[in-house]
Amino acid sequence: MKAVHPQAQWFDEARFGVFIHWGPYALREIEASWPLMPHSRQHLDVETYESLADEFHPTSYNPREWAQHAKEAGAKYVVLTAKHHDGFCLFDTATTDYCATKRGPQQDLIAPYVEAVREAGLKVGLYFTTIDWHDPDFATIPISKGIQSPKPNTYDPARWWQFHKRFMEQLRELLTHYGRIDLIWFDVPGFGADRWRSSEVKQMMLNLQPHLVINDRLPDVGDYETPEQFVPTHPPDGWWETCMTMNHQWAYHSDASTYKSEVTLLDTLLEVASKGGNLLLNVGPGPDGTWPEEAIERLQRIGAWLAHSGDSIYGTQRVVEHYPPCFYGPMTRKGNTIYLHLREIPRFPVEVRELGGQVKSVKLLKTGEELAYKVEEIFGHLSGTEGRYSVNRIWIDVPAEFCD
Ligand code: FHN
Repeated sequence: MKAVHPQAQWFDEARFGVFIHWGPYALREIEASWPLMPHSRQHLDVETYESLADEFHPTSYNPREWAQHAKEAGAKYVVLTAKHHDGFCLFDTATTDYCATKRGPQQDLIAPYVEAVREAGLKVGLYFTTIDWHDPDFATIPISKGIQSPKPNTYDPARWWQFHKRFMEQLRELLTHYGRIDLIWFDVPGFGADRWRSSEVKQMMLNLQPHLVINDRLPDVGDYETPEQFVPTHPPDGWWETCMTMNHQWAYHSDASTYKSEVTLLDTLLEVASKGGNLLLNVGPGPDGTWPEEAIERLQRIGAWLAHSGDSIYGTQRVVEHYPPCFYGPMTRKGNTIYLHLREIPRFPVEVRELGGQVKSVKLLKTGEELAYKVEEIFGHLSGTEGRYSVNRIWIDVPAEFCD
C-alpha cells in the first residue's frame, strides 16, 4: 500500500510491533482504564489512586532489556504509554506535577526508553491518550484530590481550552525533548475534530517531526486504522494495525492462566499479515519494571518463528482483495512469490487462488529446500464481472521431519 509519506513506509512493512502499558496502576494489578470509573469492578477512590503515584518505584526498570525482548521477538516497532487516561505522565512535563520526575519514580521514564528502542534499531512509538482524568479542566469524573473537575460530561469551553492547551503542550514536549519519534498512538477519540482542533494538532506535530506516523484515534487525523482485540474479517482498504493483549488486560496482572498460547498468538500474526495489517501485541510490565515471564516466553516463540520464516511476513502484502484464500492457512505475497502458511502439513492438495501466474517452484522457507509438488491448474471464474482467476491446485510433499 502507498505510504502516506515516503518516510512512513516502514510502518506498512513492519507487520509486528510490541505495545507496552505501564504506570502506577501496575501496583494494584488493575486495568489501566477503569479503576476510576465509578461502575468499574476495580474501582479505587481518588485518594487511593493518587497515592499510587508515590508508591511507583520502578527499581528494575531496564529499557535496554525491554528493547532487546522486542527485538528478539521480531518486532519492528515499540509503543509505550507516555500518558494513559489517569493523566500520570511518564515523562518530565511543565504542565503538571503528576509525573514521573516529581512523584515516585523521580526520573524521566520516557528518555531511556526512547534511547534504548532507537539503539536496538526499532522504531519508537509513544501512546498518548486524549483522556486526562487528573487534569482539573477535563470534563469527566473528578479524581484529583481536592480539585473540583467540571461535572461529568459537561462542556465548559473556557475550562476545556485550558485542558487543551496542556494537552498540546505535553504533545510538544514529547516531540521536542526526546529526539526522533516515529509514531504517536492516540487513544479514545471522544468528541469531534472541532473540539480537538485536530488539524492544528496535526500541523504542530508534523512541523516538529515531519516523518511521524499517527494512528486514527484523534478525529480527522491519522495514517492508519486501529481495530482493537480482533482481526477484521474484511480488512480496511488502507493501512491498519490491530492491537491486542496476550492475556485479559492491558496493564500488568500476575495471573498466568489467562495468557493466550504461543500458537494462538502466532496464528493471529499470520492472519493479520495475510490481510495486509500489523499486529501490535501488548505487554504489561510489573510495577518494578520487569516483564512477566509468560509474556517473554510468548515473544521468544514468535521471534524464533520469525527468525526463520519472517520473510513471509515482513514487507508482504495481502494476496487477494476480494475473497479469502481457499486453503489451509493465511497467505501473503511479496512480488510474484506467494507464501502459504500451512497450519497442518498437507498430505492432500493445497488450493491457491492466484490471479494469473504460474507456479515455478515450491520451497520450504525455513530451510530453502525445494519441495516436490505437482500443479493442476483449474481455471475458474469469479461471479459477475470480477473476471478470471486460476486456482492452482498444488500437491506438496513436505519431508516428514518438518511435520512436527
Ligand atoms: O482504555 C484503553 C485501554 O486501556 C487500552 O489503552 C486500549 C488500547 O487500544 N485503549 C483503550 C480501550 O479501547
